[in-house]
Amino acid sequence: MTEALERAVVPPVSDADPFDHDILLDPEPLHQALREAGPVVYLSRYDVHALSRYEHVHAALLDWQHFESGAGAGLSNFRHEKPWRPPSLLLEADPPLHDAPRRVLREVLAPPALRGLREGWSAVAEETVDRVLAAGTEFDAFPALAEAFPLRAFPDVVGLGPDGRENLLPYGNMVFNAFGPRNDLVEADAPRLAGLSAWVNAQCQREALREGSFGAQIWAAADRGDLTYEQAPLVVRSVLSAGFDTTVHGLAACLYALAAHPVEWQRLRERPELARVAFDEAIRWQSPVQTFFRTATADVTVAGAVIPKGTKILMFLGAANRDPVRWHDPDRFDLTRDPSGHVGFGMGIHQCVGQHVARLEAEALLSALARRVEHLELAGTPRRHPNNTLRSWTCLPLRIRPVA
Ligand code: OVM
Repeated sequence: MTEALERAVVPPVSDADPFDHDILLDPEPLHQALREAGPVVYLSRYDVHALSRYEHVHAALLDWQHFESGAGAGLSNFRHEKPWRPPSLLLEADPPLHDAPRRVLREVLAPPALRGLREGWSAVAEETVDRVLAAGTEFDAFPALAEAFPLRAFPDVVGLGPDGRENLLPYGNMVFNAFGPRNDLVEADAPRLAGLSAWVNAQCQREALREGSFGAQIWAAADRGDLTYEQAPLVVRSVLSAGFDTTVHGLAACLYALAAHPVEWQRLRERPELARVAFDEAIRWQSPVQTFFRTATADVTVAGAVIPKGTKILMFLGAANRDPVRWHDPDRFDLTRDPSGHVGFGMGIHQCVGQHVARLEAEALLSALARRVEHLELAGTPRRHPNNTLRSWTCLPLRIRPVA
């Protein structure tokens, strides 16, 4: 026998359904079971292999040559099934096709391009916090802060007109459900699919986007020849798909974390410069984007197990972000740790291109809140909302004591 055959390992099998509502609402027990079962686990229900340990998720995300995205970042394999919408030029593409759209969007969303936003977003955050404080000391922070702030701050910057903005979150919710199997969550979105898609596609057109906006800058890249005119609206669509629900649920995760850990809230109040660490630690601890798929471009061996060419691999970002081999006391939300290296934004060539936007939004909202709120706690049981990919929220009751 060859050495490779001798070493081939048959991975353990699990019939768990990661897209079952109960598991979506409380994924940690499955994550722990998968991490402990082995580096590679075969999920018999979906005929996919799963990676859940930090080491292997991290390595696979970096190895785009063997773990491709062009066959789709969801369960559906675009080589065999027609995608539900034209594939994303960023998320659902590999080099070399991926590179021009990525370069353009990276420049538009780069830290220097965001410098001009800080002051305006601080004012929007102050105003958002003021409204909440004026209404009393108990409120639902999910609509009042986590949804309200990004929806007041970002659509203008993207260049959207005033009408139809209420479609943004339902569209994103649908996009993130669509990465999973065709289950009840996908069925529930079906009646709105055509209407939401038509609205989003219309907002991607040049005429719909305010002059000078991020959207207009994407179109200007086509004028320079950095993109084709066919690509420009699809790059705008990526911003509309991935730029709203992610930050809304990321901010909700962060507010939940801080309300549930009063000592960490005090730490943040004493050192407001910890706002960014608080956000990244919340992303690690909650992983708003829980999973993505890749597809094996060859028979790929991971820790001795062979993942057959052309099959899907489910990457558990949330499980990797709490792997005790990588993180000390991983279930603890802790502002004294260094959360960098978490895979909540992904890793490698597809790592979240909007992460600087998200961090700036978080910094604006958290610093405004830390300036005005002395004490923060949960005022009831927070409620989550099942989504095939997002760890999402619907209700986050908070009680606050304003600064005197
Ligand atoms: C896209 C897209 C959509 C959803 C998520 C995402 C997290 C990207 O359309 O490019 O990345």
